[in-house]
Amino acid sequence: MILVIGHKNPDSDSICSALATTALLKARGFKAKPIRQGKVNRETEYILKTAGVAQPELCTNISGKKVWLVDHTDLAQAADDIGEAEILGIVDHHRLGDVMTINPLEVWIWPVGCTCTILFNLFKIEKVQITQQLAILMMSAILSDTVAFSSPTCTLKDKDAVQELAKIASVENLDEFTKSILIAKTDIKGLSATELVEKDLKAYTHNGHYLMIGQVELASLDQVSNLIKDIEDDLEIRCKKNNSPFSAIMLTDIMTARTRLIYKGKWADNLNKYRKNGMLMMENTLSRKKQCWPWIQSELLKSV
Ligand SMILES: [Mn+2]
Repeated sequence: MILVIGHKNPDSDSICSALATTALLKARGFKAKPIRQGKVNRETEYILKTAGVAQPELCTNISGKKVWLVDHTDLAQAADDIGEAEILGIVDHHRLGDVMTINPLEVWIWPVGCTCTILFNLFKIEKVQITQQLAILMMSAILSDTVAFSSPTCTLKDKDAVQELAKIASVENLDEFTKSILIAKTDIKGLSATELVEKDLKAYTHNGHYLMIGQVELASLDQVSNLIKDIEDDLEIRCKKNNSPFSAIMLTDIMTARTRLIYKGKWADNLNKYRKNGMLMMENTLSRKKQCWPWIQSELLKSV
């Protein structure tokens, strides 16, 4: 049995690409099962409900198992015991991280907007039929990850994939479908500051230091204006608890593509020179992997 696993604190791509990879491996004749490393978020819940697909089983222990990784290759985002698992394959669209393998493996890493875009192309290459359910899952993940094609991570391949998947999924009104995904994505009603920080928090290792960067996608920054102080307090505590020199949250207005960065930790001073009116605003910034994280890395590197 091959387990297919996305990153910790899973987003829609991590769940949908685990489901799609499982279907691909089954079509190749393998026994495979999708698993998840944490609670699914509201947007993913909405997507699974729309497609009529059950959540993958929660499983964080993969020691001794054969696995395919989807949507991550950073150890800090992988299951804690990944060192004792055998990685047979990877499908991902992030920077190459620090996982290591003992045996040769099958790797599909493309610089596209979503892991599901790569999978859509693998289904085509291998002439494996895409069911309506899978089409809904994959196109939803692509629309989510690319923020409806507006992220700088988005490529022509992502747009083409959605066009074709919409036909298979029998989605007649793509604009309405897209809008419903974005509404589910930016639904933060009733969430506490800590829940917001943890909503899409990712960890990275940088020169041996443990860093955390989360992102909350919003329809307006006003949605969180009352929670800024509590978010800062949460980040401060999180740095102490993890012995981490830096943690941050991107508060991203997906309508205007502006991100307010809230950040704490002993390396935080490095970014203070970019503050205006007491806050750090990043214009035209939607993407953590392609815009925010590379910039933060280069700024923090100066201090190490
Ligand atoms: Mn992704």
